[in-house]
Amino acid sequence: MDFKKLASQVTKIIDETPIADIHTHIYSESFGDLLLWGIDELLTYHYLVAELFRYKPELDYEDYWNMPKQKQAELVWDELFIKNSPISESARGVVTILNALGLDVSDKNLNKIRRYFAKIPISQYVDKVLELSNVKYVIMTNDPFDKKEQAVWDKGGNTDSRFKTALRIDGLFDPRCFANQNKAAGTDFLKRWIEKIKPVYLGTSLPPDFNIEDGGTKAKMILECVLPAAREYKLPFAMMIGVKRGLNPALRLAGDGVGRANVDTIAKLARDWPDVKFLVTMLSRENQHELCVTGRKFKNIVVFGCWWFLNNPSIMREITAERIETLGLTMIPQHSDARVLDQLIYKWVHFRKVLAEVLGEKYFDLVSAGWPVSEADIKRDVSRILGGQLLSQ
Ligand code: HDL
Ligand code: ZN
Repeated sequence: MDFKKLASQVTKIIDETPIADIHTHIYSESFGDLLLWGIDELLTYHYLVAELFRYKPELDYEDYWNMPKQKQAELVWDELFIKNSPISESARGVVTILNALGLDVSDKNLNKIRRYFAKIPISQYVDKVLELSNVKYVIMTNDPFDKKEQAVWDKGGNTDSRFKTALRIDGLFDPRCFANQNKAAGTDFLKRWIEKIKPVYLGTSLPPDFNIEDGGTKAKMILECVLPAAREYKLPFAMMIGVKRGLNPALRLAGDGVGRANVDTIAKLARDWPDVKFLVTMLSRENQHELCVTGRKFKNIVVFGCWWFLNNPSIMREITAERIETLGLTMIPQHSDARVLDQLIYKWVHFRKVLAEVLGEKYFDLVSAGWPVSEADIKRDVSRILGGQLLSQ
């Protein structure tokens, strides 16, 4: 089989495989203005905000934050798209989206682009974005400590089955949080929210120095409340490890950084809690190989995603190849982390291209060694890693 023919077959199958996007920050229409979409939200995505200040260091942080959203978007458009080429991953992502929507951006006219979004009803647009990105469902990040989120659940909650829930419990670790005053309060809080929102998994982000044996609030809440609840309700526990919150507080949501974490603590949890499934992603590129090796040692660890600062083709390629080589088809290679609905399009167009390159090579190696690889084989394999099967097993 010649490589070109195989490569185009792999690309086609990946494009046609409906995706289970296991970690996002988008919402169904039931959540009102928590659902972000359209060009002005795309341009003020916190990834692009961080980049704006690099092109325009004289811009005062608070001046920016005090501007109306449209003015913020115009600043980003001007600096990152007009005065310079939109060549960073997040800027190029906006161009990928506009192109996929069939917009002619050659005149680089922001107001003309705005008119497109002004005309399309949101319910129609949700369908369009899910169809264009070929995403069969997304898992939201549902924060029980967010007042707007609470209000939605008090009024009946989510009504769109294409948007599944995840109970995000970072707030439990805040010393001011009532629920971490004692084990009973924490457990009761978790159970109430698990029953209210029926999450696919419990999830949290954790800092680089997270250590399950340090006796701190995070370790205490995880050991005493979160893992027993995960076990009782048979819910995976997703740990997203390595974020340094507020490295530059002036950047707000855009101000978080990354640090290398200790993988031993993941091994200890997997060893001590063999009947809990741990979904693990790490933010530092330096942690990826040891995470793959640790994943090989514990069948209750599912490695997932090229998270946040890793969601760039140069690193996605390296990590995905490493994972295929060490974990085969027992990992979930990507999640979008989309914050703005339309980002599903670019996050998946960009990743599918990388996955096709990596898998194309691997299948070619197999075929070259005489192993027959059928279209059905490739469809089965790709559906296994992209279709959400590994969440439920
Ligand atoms: O903690 C998280 O879930 C991260 O993904 C943060 O939300 C981060 O701000 C982000 O959007 N990354 O893509
Ligand atoms: Zn996230």
